[in-house]
Amino acid sequence: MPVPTRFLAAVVVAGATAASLAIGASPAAATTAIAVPPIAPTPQSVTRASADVRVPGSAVLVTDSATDPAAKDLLTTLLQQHGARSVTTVAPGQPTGHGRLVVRLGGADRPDIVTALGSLTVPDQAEGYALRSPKPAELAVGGRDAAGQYYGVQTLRQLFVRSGGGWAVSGAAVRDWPNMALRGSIEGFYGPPWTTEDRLRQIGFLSEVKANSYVYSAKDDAYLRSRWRDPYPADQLATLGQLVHAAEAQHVDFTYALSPGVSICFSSPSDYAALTAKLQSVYDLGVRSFSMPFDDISYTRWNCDADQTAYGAPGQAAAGKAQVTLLNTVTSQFIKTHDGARPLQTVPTEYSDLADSPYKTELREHLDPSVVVQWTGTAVVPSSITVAQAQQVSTLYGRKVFLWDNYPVNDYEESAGRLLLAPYGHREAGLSQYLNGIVSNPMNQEAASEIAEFGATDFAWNDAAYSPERSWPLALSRMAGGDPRASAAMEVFADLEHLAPSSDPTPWQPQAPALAAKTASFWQRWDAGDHDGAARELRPYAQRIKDAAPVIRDGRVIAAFVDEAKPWLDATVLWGGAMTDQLDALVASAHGDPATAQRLTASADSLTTQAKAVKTGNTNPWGVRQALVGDGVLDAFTAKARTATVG
Ligand code: LOG
Repeated sequence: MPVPTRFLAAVVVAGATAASLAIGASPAAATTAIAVPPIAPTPQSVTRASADVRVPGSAVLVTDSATDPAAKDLLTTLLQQHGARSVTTVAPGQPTGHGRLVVRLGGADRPDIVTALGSLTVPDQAEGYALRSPKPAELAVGGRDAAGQYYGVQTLRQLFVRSGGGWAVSGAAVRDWPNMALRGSIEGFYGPPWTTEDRLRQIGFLSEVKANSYVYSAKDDAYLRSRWRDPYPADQLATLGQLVHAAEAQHVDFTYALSPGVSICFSSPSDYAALTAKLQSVYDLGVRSFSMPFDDISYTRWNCDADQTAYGAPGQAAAGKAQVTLLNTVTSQFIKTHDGARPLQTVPTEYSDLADSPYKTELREHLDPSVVVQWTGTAVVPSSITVAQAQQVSTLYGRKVFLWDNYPVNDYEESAGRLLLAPYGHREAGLSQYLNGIVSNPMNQEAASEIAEFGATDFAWNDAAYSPERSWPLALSRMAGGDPRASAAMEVFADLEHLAPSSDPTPWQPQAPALAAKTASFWQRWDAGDHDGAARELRPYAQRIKDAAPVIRDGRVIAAFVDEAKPWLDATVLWGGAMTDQLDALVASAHGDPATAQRLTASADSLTTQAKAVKTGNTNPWGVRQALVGDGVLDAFTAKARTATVG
């Protein structure tokens, strides 16, 4: 597929030396002038360094025991998908044969990789990688660690370009690492939890965007919260195991979040035993990352009298003491005694403000420094997150904090009837100085959440380079399977599902900004008397709204998205019909054709009534509601146009 120009990354032609550019009309020089395809998340550094590397029918991977198996499997699949029918493996130093594409994949210090990468050293940062073509028919990917190798291959996945009848790998040199250590999502919303299929899709998605964290904290999984003491039934444990293994195979940490705060007696040895037995049951499945969230509980009452004796009268400081004792004990007795276990994570009960308190003082002064603390911003759903705020919260908690980002979650009343498809934004570059990660809390709709999450993971990888204008079209194009027509339809549809509410009275993302700009410009021209000009400008966009759903349904859009978005797509067809009919009615009336104007207005009225009757499924905590589409913008336009129509 040719890459539309607006998707092309800004590329520095640094590797193309004067000598290589001087080759003139040779094919090598021709390809070095072409930008490399866009890569997401945005790498720290990309240059066009060499000619594209053609993928022949046969490829050989140069690997050793330090080569990451997941990276190798992915690389093999990618080469096979792009024309290499035979992919074999040799050890470094062994002959690679003739006429084959040679791909070196392994650790940063392997001599053949060091030589192949030359001055493009593998970065020292964890999860870093470097990738280039050292000579024709050869590629090298070196990773600082196993994840780095895997991410190098995830970048390579995005570098395949059409070449004649086959494929080539763009001659890019990439040197890259993440700015934040933890990137991904937290299934932490209320209401219907994701299905196993949703979770497997999510884990696959996270691995594609170089995200390493999936926090399992489903509010409606009773075994995580209300029944936290109870062991999992065998079938549920087996399903969890399936997820844990899928995550592990794709370099995603499955973080198991147990929330005992609703009923725990902090000073009870049997509660502590139940808690660690539960953690042990998932450790045995392969879980190595754990969280103990204390969000959305009352911390000013005890669940047992013994806590009053142990910690004193209930209150903020006492709650802080009790939680700290538990978190520190789990850290020293469980995390530090279990091979491979990563630092314990928590969500404090005060997770959405910047006010110091006796509770925060306890955590700041006594919580084990290894414990990772989450925070949602200055509100549950803040309208922006700034570096100054993050700096302040990191001082309050005495460590970098881990952002629990309540976007695009749609479980709360203000989000009722909505899909949240606007770009991730209003997070300030530089946050990586005070945040050690971001997990986005998604919608009850898994696939639809990937649009916002794509931006969040892009930002967490490279906050300095993040741009919603670059990232969002890439996210939509990915959702559309790279299909340009469907991608364009997705942009129109996502504009109609753009409103993102916040804890403030005004939404942090406005509704339908593209449509709003077009209708504003329409009325300006119309009111100036340029009726035909105004209509000529707006009519094609109204048609695109009407056609968006069928184009999305016919295109290569991820099936789960089409399924989840069904009510909104159904309503979009009707709203698009109402808009085109009312616009045509207005034009007919301006041309002195009241009969046509009347007929079209009646049709628009009927479509509007039908559109307003389209309901969501019972998929979110707010139940069945009107499926909102461009509300406040599209309906406002048709209403105004109707008033202006003389029929
Ligand atoms: C919950 C979260 C919920 C979100 C939005 C946190 C830490 N906890 O107010 O589960 O999805 O709000 O409704 C929350 O945000 N509490």
